Amino acid sequence: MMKICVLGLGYIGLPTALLFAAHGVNVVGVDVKQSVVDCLNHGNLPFSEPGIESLYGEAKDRFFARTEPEAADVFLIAVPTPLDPATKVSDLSYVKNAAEMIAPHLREGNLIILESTVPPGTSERVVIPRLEKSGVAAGEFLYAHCPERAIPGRTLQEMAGNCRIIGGYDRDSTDRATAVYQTFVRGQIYQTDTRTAEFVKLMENTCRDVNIALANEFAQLAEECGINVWEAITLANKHPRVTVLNPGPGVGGHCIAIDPWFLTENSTRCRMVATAREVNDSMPNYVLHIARSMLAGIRNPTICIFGVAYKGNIGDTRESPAFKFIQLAENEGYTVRCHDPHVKEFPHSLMDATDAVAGSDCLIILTDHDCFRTIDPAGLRMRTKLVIDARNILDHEKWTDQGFAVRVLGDGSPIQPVPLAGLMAPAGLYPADATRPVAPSSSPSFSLLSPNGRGGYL
Ligand code: SAJ
Repeated sequence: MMKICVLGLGYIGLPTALLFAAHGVNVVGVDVKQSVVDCLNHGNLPFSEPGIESLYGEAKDRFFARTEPEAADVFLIAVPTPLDPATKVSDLSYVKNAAEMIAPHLREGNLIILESTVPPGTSERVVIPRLEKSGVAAGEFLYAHCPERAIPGRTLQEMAGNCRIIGGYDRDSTDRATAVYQTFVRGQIYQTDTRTAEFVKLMENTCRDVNIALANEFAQLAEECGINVWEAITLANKHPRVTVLNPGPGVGGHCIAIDPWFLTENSTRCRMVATAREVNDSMPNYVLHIARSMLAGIRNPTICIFGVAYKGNIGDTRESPAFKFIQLAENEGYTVRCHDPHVKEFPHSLMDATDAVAGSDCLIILTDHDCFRTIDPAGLRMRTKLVIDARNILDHEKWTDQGFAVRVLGDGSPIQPVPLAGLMAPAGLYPADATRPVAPSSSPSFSLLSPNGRGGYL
């Protein structure tokens, strides 16, 4: 029976390991974090994902976790490849470390699979040379890059159902890796070389990022023209060859906000990809610009954020636009409160929905969780009835009927230019008695309420 050693038990490695085990493969899961290993060996899961608990039930007799690899037929690397925020260059330290951990156990005929997303050429330049420190040469061991393509929230269905790209070092490597994935993959398998597979994965996420940036730019352009971008997008998408994506408060997640930089890190020519990144990264500023305009003249304004996860119906906050929005809003002097029923841990306090809105001046929907769609505005005890729907998910008529001023990102209503909250206008700009933005009197901070942010709906 085949034995696979999976290095990295995160959002990709663990579901992959469990899928193999549930299909009859003996799996050793390796993670450098003792806490993850202990959690799994005590029968618990370190994170949630639809369907993973029952999969774990099917897999647990053939799966166990440890902190070091051991001899196996196949080694699969699924460790993080973060972006260095200072340089916008990939941090390959976890991949290098994983390859070095495998080397002492590597034997002729073993297959090593890299699933982690990496800049083109990383397999040849970084991974294979470290594996060869075993004394076994590439060709004597088999090697393939097989990028993961599953979307969080549907990870298990997509891992089994999506088509896969398999980029082998040579023919034998490609065929062996194909056979290994056919254990549980029902989707079509497409074969190529390692460098092309690395490039394809980055192209996919960059394509999505650039298209979201275009939608975000359309939203801002439409507003300058006094046009509702949502209606415009619906109409444009009636064209048989046009698919405009949805504008929003920014792009988060561990992939789309990062991978375009991997594609361009060695390029001296490309501009469109970097510009798209900048457009998407500037969307929290744009939402704050709208909020500032709505809150002008309100004393000690409090903003209430609904949704800190990077996208709807998941609890993942990696690279969430909420981080930047909160930091900008706090720096500007607003008091900020947050609520997210899907998120368990967040660096700032998360509050129960009722407590978060109580006495606040502007509710901002940053994440498209389904549960937010049905909020009853009649039950909200806000000081000022302002709402910004940055995802266009609310029933706006219901909210205006309850006396709310509703602003949807991209709806085309005019945004009054207002100086940053708390800034005194230069002398002479405002008449002495004019209303002007007023900074909160107390220092801004997150209120401490329920620790996990779960609460009833209003
Ligand atoms: N977003 C928008 N407007 C849209 C679509 C998305 O603002 O029209 C935002 C989301 O709110 C979120 C971000 O973009 O903040 C990314 O979300 P997503 O659902 O587009 O993608 P991810 O990051 O969850 O997963 C992506 C997927 N890649 C593609 O669809 C090309 C997934 O298939 C990959 O496996 C995954 O990246 C990955 O791990 O690389």
